[in-house]
Amino acid sequence: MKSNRRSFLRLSAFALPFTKMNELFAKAPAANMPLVISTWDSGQIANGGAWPILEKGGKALDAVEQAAIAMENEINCCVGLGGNPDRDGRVTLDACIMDDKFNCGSVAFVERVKHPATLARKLMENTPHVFMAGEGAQQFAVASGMKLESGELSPDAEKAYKEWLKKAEYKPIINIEHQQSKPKGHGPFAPSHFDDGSVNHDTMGTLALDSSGNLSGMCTTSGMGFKMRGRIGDSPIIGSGLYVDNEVGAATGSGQGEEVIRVCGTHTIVELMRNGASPTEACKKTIERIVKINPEKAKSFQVGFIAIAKNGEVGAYSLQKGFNYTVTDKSGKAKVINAKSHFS
Ligand code: SD4
Repeated sequence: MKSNRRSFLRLSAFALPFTKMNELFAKAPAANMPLVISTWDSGQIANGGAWPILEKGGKALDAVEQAAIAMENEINCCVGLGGNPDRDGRVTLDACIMDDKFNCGSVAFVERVKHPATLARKLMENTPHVFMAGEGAQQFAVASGMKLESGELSPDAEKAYKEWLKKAEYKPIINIEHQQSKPKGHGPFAPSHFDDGSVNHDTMGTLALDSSGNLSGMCTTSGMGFKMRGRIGDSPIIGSGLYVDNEVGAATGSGQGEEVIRVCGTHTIVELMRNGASPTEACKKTIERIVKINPEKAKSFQVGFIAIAKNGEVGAYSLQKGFNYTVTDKSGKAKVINAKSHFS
């Protein structure tokens, strides 16, 4: 969807002070709402959790939390307690959530909590804090009435871990897609564990625009498979794995967290949109910033971003090909779209 209003804003960028442009953004009606977008084709599961809320005129924040819950419930999928463990064989989860008023909550390195994005929301709503990790976050989960799960690996993760242990190589390369060799008998859309023990992707990011025109987002992950114990990626970091500015837009992503953190990926995307870039242009420019740091190294990992503008325009861009995302708009139908990529 091309926005004439955006072209107008671009032309007027020299004439109008920033604050004035932001006011224009804030007042523009969103043409296409409600709307929910999620990373990957497994975003069909996430959007499926969010849509019943949005369809009834519910809040974007509730919708993205339900998107996370739907993913985290998929035990043989890539996200949540069914994901791959760290090098010590333990699954540690990271998640964050952000609403339309800059309220945000993040949890990292959390074990045995099935719904880390819900925990992040509880942190956001019930404490003065934004970010909690490890044992303290787990204690907060229990104090908030959340149950601790057994901590056992899912059958798929167990198999993948045993396979990984054979070489126990620390090779943190993720998301180079396995489009041709999807294994049988795994989660419906997002196989996370391949027969050679390698992983596809393990993160879900969702952004929603509700029928009141407000934005929220979440990102939930089991992180990079077989990571060093205690390693935390971009996903729970506000401004890296997720950012929402209700005046402008929102962004989230998936991929090699270390590289996203270096450029404050999602905050960068939102700032580029503030300055007139479309969601796709903003994602592309941020990917190019990552490439510029080390063009040779950038060939060996994946990063994919998705973004939504306040007017309901959506877009995405990735480093390697194979990244896709799912959009559910007011038609109620989920559509999987292949993102354009820097390397072909
Ligand atoms: C991380 N960004 O922990 C996550 C991993 C990911 O698909 O997105 N995997 O770095």
